[in-house]
Amino acid sequence: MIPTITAFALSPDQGQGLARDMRVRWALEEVGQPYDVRLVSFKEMKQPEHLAIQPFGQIPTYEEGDLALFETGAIVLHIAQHHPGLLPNDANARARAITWMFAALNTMELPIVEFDVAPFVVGDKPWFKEFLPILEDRVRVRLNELSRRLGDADWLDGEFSAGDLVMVTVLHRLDGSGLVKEFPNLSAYVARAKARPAYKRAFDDQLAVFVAASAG
Ligand code: GTB
Repeated sequence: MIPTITAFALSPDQGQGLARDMRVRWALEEVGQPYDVRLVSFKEMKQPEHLAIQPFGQIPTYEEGDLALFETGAIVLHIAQHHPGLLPNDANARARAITWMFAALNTMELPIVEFDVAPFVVGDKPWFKEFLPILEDRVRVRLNELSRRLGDADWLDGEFSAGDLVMVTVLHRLDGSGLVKEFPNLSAYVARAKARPAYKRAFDDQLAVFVAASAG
C-alpha cells in the first residue's frame, strides 16, 4: 500500500529541506518505498480534518490504510521497522540506533530549535543580544559532545541508520549558523549523509513543490 504524507503547500523555508517532511521523505527514499504527498496550506492544517490526524495542526502526517501517524520520530521509526535498510537486525544494535533517534530529537533538537527560533520569538526584547549567545553556547556544548562521540567514525553506531537520518536532519537546521563547521568531523558527517542518493531525491522532491507553487 502506498502511504500518503502531508507537506507544506508553500514552505516558509522555500524548499531548503528544513520542513520536517524532509526526514520522512528521506526515510521512504532510503527504503525504496514510493509515496504520495498531500499538500496543505497553513489554514488547512488547522481544520478539523487535519487536526483529527495531527492534533497540533502541523505537518507532516503519514497515512497508510487504516493507520494515521504524526510526529516525525514515530513516522521514521514506523518506516524503519517495516522495511529493511534503516535499522540493524541485531537486537542490541537496533536498540542503540533507536536511542540515537531519541537523542537527536530530545537532546540535540531541543536547544537547536530554541536557538533557531529565538530571533522570531524574542528578537525584539532588550535582553536579546545577551540571550542569543547563551542559546548558541548551549548548542555548541551539545555539538561538542556529539563530535567527541562520533570521532572519526562514518556513522553514529556502525552502519548508517535511522538514528543518523534523524540526527542529520536536526543538524541541518544549523546550516545558516556556521556552528556545525566548527566541528570538522560533524561537518563531514552531515556532508556524507547528504551525499546519499536517497537524501538528494527527497531534497529535490521537496524543493520541486516550492518551485511549482511559486511558479503557479
Ligand atoms: N514534533 C513535530 C514532528 O516532529 O513531527 C513537529 C512538527 C512541526 O514542527 N511541523 C511544522 C509545522 O507544521 C513544520 S516543520 N508548523 C506549522 C505550525 O505549527 O503551525 C518545522 C519548520 C518549519 C519551517 C522552517 N523554516 O522555514 O525554516 C523550519 C522548520
